[in-house]
Amino acid sequence: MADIDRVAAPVLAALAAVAGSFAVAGATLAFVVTPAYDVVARYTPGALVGVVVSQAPGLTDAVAYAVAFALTVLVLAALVGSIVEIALRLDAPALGVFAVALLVTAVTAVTTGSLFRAFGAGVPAAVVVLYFLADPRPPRAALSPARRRVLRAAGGVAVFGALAGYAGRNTAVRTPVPADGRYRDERVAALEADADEKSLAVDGLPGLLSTNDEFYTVDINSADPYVEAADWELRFEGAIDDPAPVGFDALREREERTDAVDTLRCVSDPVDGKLTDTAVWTGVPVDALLEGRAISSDCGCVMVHAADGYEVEFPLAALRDGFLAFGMNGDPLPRAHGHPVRLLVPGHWGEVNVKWVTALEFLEREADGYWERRGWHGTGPVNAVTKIWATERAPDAVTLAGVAYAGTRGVARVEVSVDGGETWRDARLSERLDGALDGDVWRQWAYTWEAPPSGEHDVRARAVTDDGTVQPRAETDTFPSGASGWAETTLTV
Ligand SMILES: Nc1nc2c(c(=O)[nH]1)N[C@H]1C(S)=C(S)[C@@H](COP(=O)(O)O)O[C@H]1N2
Ligand SMILES: [Mo]
Repeated sequence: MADIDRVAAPVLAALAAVAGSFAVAGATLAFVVTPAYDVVARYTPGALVGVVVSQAPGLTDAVAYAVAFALTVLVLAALVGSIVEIALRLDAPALGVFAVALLVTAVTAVTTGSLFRAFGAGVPAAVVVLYFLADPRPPRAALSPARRRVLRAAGGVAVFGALAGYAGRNTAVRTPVPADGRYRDERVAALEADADEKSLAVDGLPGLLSTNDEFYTVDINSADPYVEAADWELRFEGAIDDPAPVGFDALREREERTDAVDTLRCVSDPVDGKLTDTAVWTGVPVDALLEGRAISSDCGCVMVHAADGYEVEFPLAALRDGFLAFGMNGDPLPRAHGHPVRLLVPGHWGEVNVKWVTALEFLEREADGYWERRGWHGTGPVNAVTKIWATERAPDAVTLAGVAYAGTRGVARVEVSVDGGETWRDARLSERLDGALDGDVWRQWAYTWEAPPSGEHDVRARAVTDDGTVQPRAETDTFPSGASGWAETTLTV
C-alpha cells in the first residue's frame, strides 16, 4: 500500500464509521460521538466559556461537538490504522476487513451501550478498508494511482456522509419523544390563553409567559448533559426506607400529573437584570413520589443530584412543595432547561431548581451544595424584586412598565415614584395567573404618567407583598445572597 493509503484508509474509514453511526442513531446516546461529547462536556473547565451564564450556549455546544467529533475520528482512525498495518504484515486482507468490522462495532457498542446500532459504525468502516485492501498495490497504469484512489474513496465517504446526515437528522435529542409525547393539552392551552389575556399591553413589555427560547439559562456547564428520557430515572438515596427508583414513563403516567405556572429567578440576577422568567410546566408534584416512603433525615434536609455533577442542599420541607417537570410550555423540556426532567421548588432561588435531576439524597447532616461551597447563599426564598422593563411614550404621557416577583409571598401592589422616592402612586397590575405553583409567579405592572414636565426624572418602583411588607430599600449585591433594593431609572421627557 502507498504511504498515502496508510493514512487515508484509516481516516476515511473512521469518517465513514461516524457517518454510518449517525445514519442509524442520529444525535442520541447511541451515536458514536456522544461518549466523547460527554467527556468533553464534563472536563471542559467552565472558566473557558464564562463560569455561570453561558451567553451563547449554542456556540459552546457546537465547539464541544466539533472537539468530540475530532476525538472520535482520531481514536477510530488509530484503531483502524493498527488493524490495517497488521493485516498488511500478515498479508491477510480479508482478516483485516473482518477485524475492522468487528472491533469498530465492539468499541462503539461498549462506549455507547447500544450493540445493534453499533454495526452502523463498524460496517461502513470495513467497506472503506475493503476498498483499499482488496488490492493493496494501486493499479500501475495511471499517473498517480494511489492519489486517485484516495480521492475516489474520499468522494464516496463524502456522499455517504451527506446521506447519513440526512438519514439521522430527525433522530435528535431535541425531539426526544414521539408525537404523542407533546404536552400541549387543553390545560396547558388554557393556562397559555389565561396568561395571554392577562398580559398588559405596553410597548416593549414581554408577555407573562417566556418562550422556551427566551427563558434565561444558567448552569455550570460549558456543554449541557445529554440525557434521553428512556434512560432517565430518579433515584432515592440516604435516609429513606424505600429507594425504588422512578423511571420516565412511570413519572409521566402518574395520575397526579398536572400543569402549573412557575417563575424562576437566579440568585445572580441583578435588580435590573434579565435572569427571571416564567413558563407553564408539566409534571408531577414531588410529594406524590415520596408518599409511602419513610424518611428519617435528622437534619430534615436533602441533597439533590444532577447528571452534570451539580448538587444542591436545602430543607426537606421545601422539596415536599416541589414539582418534577418534564414539559415546558407544552413541549418536552428542552435540553438547556434540564431534559428530560428537572425540579421546581416554588419560591426558592433558581439554583435549587435542579436540571437533569438524577437523585434525591436524604441526608442525616447538613452539607454544602455546589454554590454554597463557593460562598453563595442561594438555597432559600427569593428576594422581592421589581423590574422596569419598558417605557412607552405617547404625545402627552409616558407609561413605565415591568414585572414584580416575590416568590410565594405574592405581589399585592407595585408602587412607583417619579420624584426619587418622595411620593408614591399605585401602578396597575396584571391579574394573578391561574395555576401558579403555590402562587410562585410574577405580575406585570404599568404606570402612566400624564403630562410629565420635560426634564430628567428619578423614577423608582417597589413591590408590596401579600402580607403588606414593602420591598426593602437597602441595596445589596447579588453575591452572596441575591440583589435587593428598589428599581431605579432616569426618565428623560
Ligand atoms: N443540574 C443543574 N441544575 C441547575 C443548574 C446547574 O448548573 N446544573 N443551575 C441552577 C441555577 S443557578 C439556576 S438559576 C437555574 C436556571 O434554570 P434555567 O437554566 O432553566 O433557567 O437552574 C438551576 N439548576
Ligand atoms: Mo442561579
